[in-house]
Amino acid sequence: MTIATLGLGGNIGNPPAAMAQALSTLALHDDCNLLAVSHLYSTPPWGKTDQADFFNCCAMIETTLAAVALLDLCLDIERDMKRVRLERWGPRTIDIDVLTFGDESIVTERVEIPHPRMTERGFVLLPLADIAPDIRVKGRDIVSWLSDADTTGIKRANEKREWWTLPFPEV
Ligand code: PH2
Ligand code: MG
Ligand code: MG
Repeated sequence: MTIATLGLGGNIGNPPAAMAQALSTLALHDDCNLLAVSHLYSTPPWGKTDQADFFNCCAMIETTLAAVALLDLCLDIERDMKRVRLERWGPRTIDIDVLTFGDESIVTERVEIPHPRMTERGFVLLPLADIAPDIRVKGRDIVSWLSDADTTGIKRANEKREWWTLPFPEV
């Protein structure tokens, strides 16, 4: 079993509902246990700023899958949910990124783990600090990276911790 962390986001359609559906799919998957889900956050767009605000959250799972198989599972879930992505760093309905996979460092043409930009992104670090404040990435823990990150404009968007299990009104 490996403990992995995931970052979820989206800014088209009903992102909280899409993220909740993705988390439920992971929770029901034979090869994964869902251990924790962060609060839900509304976040200003990063990288390409002329687009709608995102919703973001992070999850911690344990899995018997290898890293590449977990990546494929995340891409399959995105595909099954008919992910729409208009351009790199641009608007999308659902994005599921593998942030960390145990303490492994993996670099292939397809994937880099730990996620190469996670340590500079407030929209990743703030939710990740809810569930995994102590994991170490590139020599520092998440709380330490968070203390140097820009979290301007990031707001908590859920009332209940179990936000992702609640019924979602259509938007
Ligand atoms: N994802 C991106 C690019 N920019 N900005 C926010 N706030 N949240 C995201 O999830 C996000 C982004 C590419 O994956
Ligand atoms: Mg991403
Ligand atoms: Mg992605």
